[in-house]
Amino acid sequence: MKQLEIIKPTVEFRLIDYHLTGAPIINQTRKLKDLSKIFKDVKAFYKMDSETLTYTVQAWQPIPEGTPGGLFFGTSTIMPGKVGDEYFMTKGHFHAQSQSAEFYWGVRGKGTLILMDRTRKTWAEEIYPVSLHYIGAHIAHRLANTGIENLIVSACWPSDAGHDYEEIAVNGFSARLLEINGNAVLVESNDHQ
Ligand code: PAN
Ligand code: ZN
Repeated sequence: MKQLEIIKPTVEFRLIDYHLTGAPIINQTRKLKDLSKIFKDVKAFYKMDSETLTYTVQAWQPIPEGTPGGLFFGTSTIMPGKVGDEYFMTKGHFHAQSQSAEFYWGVRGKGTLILMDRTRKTWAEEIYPVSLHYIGAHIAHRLANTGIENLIVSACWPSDAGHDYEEIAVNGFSARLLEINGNAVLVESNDHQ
């Protein structure tokens, strides 16, 4: 019987600290200074230390960005915190290839996935360890940490999806996630427009 090779994978998702290890891994960091204009309370924003780390993203892109038919894997870590009464959150985006879907799943911590379609209808899903989220075609997505520890969320998306940040940078989402009386509340808001 001819024995064939069983090799070790080149990348691991470490379950002790939820870090991706191996090569090549892309590491992104986003500080408050990279997120100006996304939060509602501009006064509170400018009172905070602009070097405050707000979120990090690790991604494994085994093939070049833009390759049709492939997949990327990533993990986002959003720190706990607020700007005024609005929770720390990601920039949020549509995919450049807008029909591209994505899976998110909760790994650690507590948060909310904020979703908006092209008609600007916004809704949200709770995220917690083991929660699974299908982000369909033409849906903008943003993560917010509503807890007191890091929110860790993994994701899998098509290698040709790309990111369109412009639409959200200009028009925002039509709702904001605010802490009201100690609870996370999704409040309609078209203050960008
Ligand atoms: C995620 C996001 C990640 C960071 O990997 O890119 O959570 O959010 P922003 O890209 O909005 O800053 C994803 O949705 N990829 O498609
Ligand atoms: Zn995405």
